[in-house]
This record gives sequence, C-alpha cells and structure tokens, in this order.
Amino acid sequence: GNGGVRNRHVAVFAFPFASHPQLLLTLVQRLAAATPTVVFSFFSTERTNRGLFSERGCDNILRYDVSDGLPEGYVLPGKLHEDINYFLAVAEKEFKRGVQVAEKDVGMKINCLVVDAFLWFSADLAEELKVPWVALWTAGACSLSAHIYTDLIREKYAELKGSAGLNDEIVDLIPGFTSIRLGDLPSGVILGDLDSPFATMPHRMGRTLTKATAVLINSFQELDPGLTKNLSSMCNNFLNIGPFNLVSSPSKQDEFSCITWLDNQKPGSVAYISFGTKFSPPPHELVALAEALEATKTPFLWSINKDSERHFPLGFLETTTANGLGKIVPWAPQVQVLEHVAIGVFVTHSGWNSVLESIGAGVPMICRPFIGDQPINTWMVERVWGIGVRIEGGNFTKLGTCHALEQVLSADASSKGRKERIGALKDHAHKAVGPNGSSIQNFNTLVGVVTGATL
Ligand code: U2F
Repeated sequence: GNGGVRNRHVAVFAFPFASHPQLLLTLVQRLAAATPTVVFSFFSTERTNRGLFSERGCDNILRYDVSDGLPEGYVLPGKLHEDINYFLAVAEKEFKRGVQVAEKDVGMKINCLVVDAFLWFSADLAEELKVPWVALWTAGACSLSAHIYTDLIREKYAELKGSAGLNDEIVDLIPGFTSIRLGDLPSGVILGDLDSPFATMPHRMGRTLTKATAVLINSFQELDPGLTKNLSSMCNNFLNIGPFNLVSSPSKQDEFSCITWLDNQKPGSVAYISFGTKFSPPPHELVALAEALEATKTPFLWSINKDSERHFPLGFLETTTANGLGKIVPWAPQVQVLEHVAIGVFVTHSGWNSVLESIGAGVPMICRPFIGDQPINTWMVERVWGIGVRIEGGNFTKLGTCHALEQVLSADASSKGRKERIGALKDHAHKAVGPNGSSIQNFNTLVGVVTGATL
C-alpha cells in the first residue's frame, strides 16, 4: 500500500445518459487502479450514480451527485433529448459548484479534469483552474472526425441540404475517409436542426477538442489507421485506449439464463438482437423483424424491454418460446452472449459499444441505425470494414430482414469474406489490449498525463 498517501485530485464529469457514465466510470476504475495515490471525484446525476456505485466500491473514487436540471416533480413527456437539454442548461454551473465542494472535502485542489467529450464547455473550467483537460469520446474515430470537420463539411455542402444529392457518396471529404455518404453523417453535422442544443453541442465540441491536453477514444488504432493518423495530427495526445469491453471484465450476471439457452443451440446459428440502452424500432418494424425470424426459422435471443413486447405479432412470444425457436429477455449479458459460439449474427442499432463488442467477439452484424453516430457506424461496418450489412431501405421489412438474415447466416463467399474480415479485426482488437499492445501503451501515456508526469 501507499500508506494512504494521496497527492493528486482529479475531477471527472460524466454525461449522464445512455451508456456514457458507465463507460467513463470503467475508465476511471482503470486509472484509479493504476494510480493509487490519486483521488478521483466522479460527478454524475443522482439517478445514474445510484446504479453505478451500487455494486462497486473503490477507495480512491468518490461519488458526487449533480442536479439533472429537471424542475421539482417534473415528469418527462418522453420527447427525444428533452432530458439532455434540461441537464445541459444547468451542467456548467453544477460541475463548477461540485468541484468546490469536492476540493473542500478532499482537502486538495483539482489537478486535472477528465470529462465526457460532450461536455466541451468544461474546457473553460480547466483553463480557469490551469489544469490539463482530458476528454473521452465514447464513440468511434469516424463520428469524431465528422464533428471535428463540421465547419468544413457545412462550408462545402450546406447547399445540398434537403436535396437528393445528400445521399450520394462523397470522396475525399475528410482526411482518412476514402468516401462517405453525407446522409450518414451524425445528425446535427449537416442534417436536421443545426441550431438545436443537441446539434450545437457536438459542433462546439469538435472545435474545442483540438485544444484538449488529451483526447481519448474507446477504440483501437488498428481499426482506423487513416483516421487515427489524421486525428493525431489535429489533437494533442489522441489516444485509442480500447476496446473497453476487452480490458475490464464485464459483470457476469445472467439473470435470465441466456447462456444456458445458447449452450443448447447450434454453433453460428443464433441471431442476437438488441438496440442498446435507449432505442426501439417502431411497432411495425418489430412486427416485420419477428415475422422474418419465424419465416426463416432463425433461432434468436432478443433483448427487449417489457414495454415493447406488446407490439409483437399475436402469439409470437408464446409460440417461439414454446417451440424453442427464440428466447426473449429484458436484458442480456451482451458481451458474453456475443462471445458464445452459438451466435451467428448481431442485429444491432450500431451503437458504438455494440459495434466494438461485436468486433471483439468476431460476430458479423445486421445494422438498423437510428440517430447520432449510428448511421456512420453502419457505413463503416458495411462499406469500410466489410463486416456486416445495413438493413435494406434503412428499416425492417419482412422481406428485407429475411434477405439480410439469409445473407449473413449463409455459407457463401461474401458471408465467408465478412467473417474473415471481422476475425482479423478481432485479432487486432485483442492484440491492442494485450502485452505491449497499442491501447496499453496509449493508456500508459494517459496515466502520465493524469499523474502530471508528462504533458
Ligand atoms: C449510445 O448508445 P447505447 O448506449 O444505446 O448503445 P451502445 O453503445 O451499443 O451500448 C449499449 C451497451 O449496453 C449493453 C451492451 C453495450 O455495452 O453490451 N447491453 C447489455 O449488456 N445487455 C442488453 O441487453 C443490452 C445492452 C448512443 F445511442 C450511440 O449512438 C453511441 O454510439 C453510444 C456510445 O456513445 O451511446
């Protein structure tokens, strides 16, 4: 032990939505283990902290709650991003106030800020405190590049907004990208309401990140060598330190016995279906997907919240459960599920963690993206890495889904090609976090930044 000596104090600011706080805490736990004399003050909302800190204790990570900005007793009407907007309205003030409280509690000034990159405005606080500002981008190099190049993209292509040309492939727009579809760029770059808070946030973020002391990303550099090279020239200490799911051991809980069910399935036969922590296709698409699974007799494990189950076709749940074709659960231990030999395909919304976890397990994907970075992740999966397909037309129809399932689960040459390519990426991912791997070296650089050894 270090005899309880504490010589540095790092403040950590979470973006308290979807899988963001969990990922940041995973990083902080790694850092805390590597730097036992550093105290980490972790700030998130009461609601997210309650879940995050329930099971895990760590001596040198302190929990701090900040307000979610919701008026007393207010019930969210469930409109997209409304909760985010409420939070962002108070976030800067809340974090600032929180830092003062933590400094008093710990008896040490803050020496470094580690934040979710969405909280771009905290760069000012770091400057004020004269400490390094370290930002974690929780998604891929592809979406990060789109945000960093937003001004350039708008300058060149704003006039195409609303026209069909938006969907065409554009070559050499962003260094490191051979081609891109403007229609797949994250919402708020050139599509959608560019003045909404959820568009201005990543835009300002893209402008600010180039000033950070370090920019961290949950990825491995071998996945996107071209993009990594370019981002390294744009940012200080651009560090791929993932995939996180291969570094930290995920919780092994299997409340709904998914693994036991998979143990009784044929290798490479099962479709695992999940749309992340926040998303669900509209009811008619759920029906189409359900019908396609039955029509193609594809064994499936479907993680879906209880509320959406009522949209299934009449008798679907009962029949497929009874005849053993499928298993429907409200939550699955996704990382272990994907690693199971029975899994043949992942039907996903292309959230970044899901994509990385699929790569880490070598499972090809069928992508049905919704918003944000999901379309560009899908573009990468299908067109750049060649490890999956986008659902025809962008949403589930019975026919399109049957086709996609047959395509990916078949033994033909293109299916084999997909499996080989994802197998190669899987190897790179595991090497990156192995002894002397690129992500481990990058993590050591980060430790240097956080402990003040290197700047
Ligand atoms: C937002 O994405 P989500 O949090 O909705 O989706 P993912 O990035 O794919 O992360 C989902 C995580 O939840 C886990 C799964 C992933 O780690 O393993 N999980 C599970 O363990 N069991 C289940 O039954 C279902 C899910 C955003 F919407 C995306 O666009 C971003 O790419 C992403 C990262 O910033 O955050």
